[in-house]
Amino acid sequence: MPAIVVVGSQWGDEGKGKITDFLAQEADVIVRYQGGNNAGHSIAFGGKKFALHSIPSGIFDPTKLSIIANGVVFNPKAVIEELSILQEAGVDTSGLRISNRAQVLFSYHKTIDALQEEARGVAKIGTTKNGIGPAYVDKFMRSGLRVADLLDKDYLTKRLTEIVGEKNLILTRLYDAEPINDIALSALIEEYYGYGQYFKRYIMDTSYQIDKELRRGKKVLFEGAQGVMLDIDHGTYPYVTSSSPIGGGATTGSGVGPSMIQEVLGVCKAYTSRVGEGPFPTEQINEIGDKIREIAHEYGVTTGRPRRIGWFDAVVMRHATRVSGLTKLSVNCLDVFSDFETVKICVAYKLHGEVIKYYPASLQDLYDAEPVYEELPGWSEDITQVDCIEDLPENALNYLNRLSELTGLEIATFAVGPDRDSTVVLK
Ligand code: 2SA
Ligand code: MG
Repeated sequence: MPAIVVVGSQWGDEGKGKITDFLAQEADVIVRYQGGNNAGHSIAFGGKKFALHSIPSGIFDPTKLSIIANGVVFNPKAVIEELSILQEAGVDTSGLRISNRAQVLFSYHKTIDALQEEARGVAKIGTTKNGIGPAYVDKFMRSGLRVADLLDKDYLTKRLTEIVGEKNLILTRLYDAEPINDIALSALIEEYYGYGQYFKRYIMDTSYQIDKELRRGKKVLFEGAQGVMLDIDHGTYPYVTSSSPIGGGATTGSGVGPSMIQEVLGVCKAYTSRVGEGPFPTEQINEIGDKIREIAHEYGVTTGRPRRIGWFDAVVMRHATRVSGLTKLSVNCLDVFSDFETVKICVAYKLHGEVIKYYPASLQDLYDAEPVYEELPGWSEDITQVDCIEDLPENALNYLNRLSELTGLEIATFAVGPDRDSTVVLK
């Protein structure tokens, strides 16, 4: 595995955390390359359960580097909170590194995210309200500040004063909200300068460091957050996040060339889930959806929202395979289907009387698309104790093989439960 990217191939929450946690044990460097604290996965460690949002899952081992790379929007306040919980539990967090080129997510980004969502009314995106979109907007508008800027008080003061002037126009004119006054501005400058000082020892050119590690033969794991269908370019726009969760995001998001990456592992569930608004062709708003949600506890880690549930969508997965260049597949939650008489897989869509096998770009087409299903026999055996593929009941094995066939991907792992040791690795 010299360099491997792990990506979610559906709409996030595919159980990437479990696979990354698993692979992180073999890696020397673990890198987050996009998103921010809108991600969330829980890891059980030393008898305790931790929720990680911005910090890579290598953090439990201080001999590894856990890198927050340039493509991430870095919320220093949230990261301090995350670090404190880990440190209080006795975790040595000295392996953390933060890119000097990562964008800083300020408190006003969070305020604007909430106001924007409220103003959108029924057309809301259903964001996590962490300020992710507004922070990326500032990055691309070139109105942002980077981690390196937190260390230069004069520059920080000058730019933040200008930027807050712009934000006040948005706050007052667009949303009729309170502006950030001079006292609050001074406090903001002090607060963020303080964060710079706090994080100083972790801040560096992480692209240079990753490159150095790779050339020394170290193993690097790029940990994607969210999923391909939430990608700003390749997802269900505008119902997406503002970053690039696809495999290619790892290169721009961390300053490593594509030629350095050998493997892109796609993670999916045996069914599909989504939180937030937007099209979802195989969604089951019925007792099937409810049954899966309850069996699999499909509620968001970050916001606690009940997730929308649907059948496995091979059209989505083929799209994900192509745009991310997936090389292998990890299938999670196979155990959820024990006690289903039949299970369905969407193999194509019917759109305006035609059968199509690609994922349409137009939102309206996606709302109009009707899934074409293939129905497979389910299984009644409890498979949570299965630890090799040969022990799967025939119908579960057939289901897994069909997913592999439809996506054209070799299965790397499948999971029969939420724990670390419920993941079966195929040789
Ligand atoms: P935002 O806050 O601007 O990124 O929201 C935009 C849309 O993206 C969705 N979104 C997510 N959907 C599922 N999981 C998310 N995070 C996972 C978690 C972490 C993961 O467990 O919370 O799997 O990596 C996530 N983050 C953003 C959101 O619902 C909006 O539809
Ligand atoms: Mg999650």
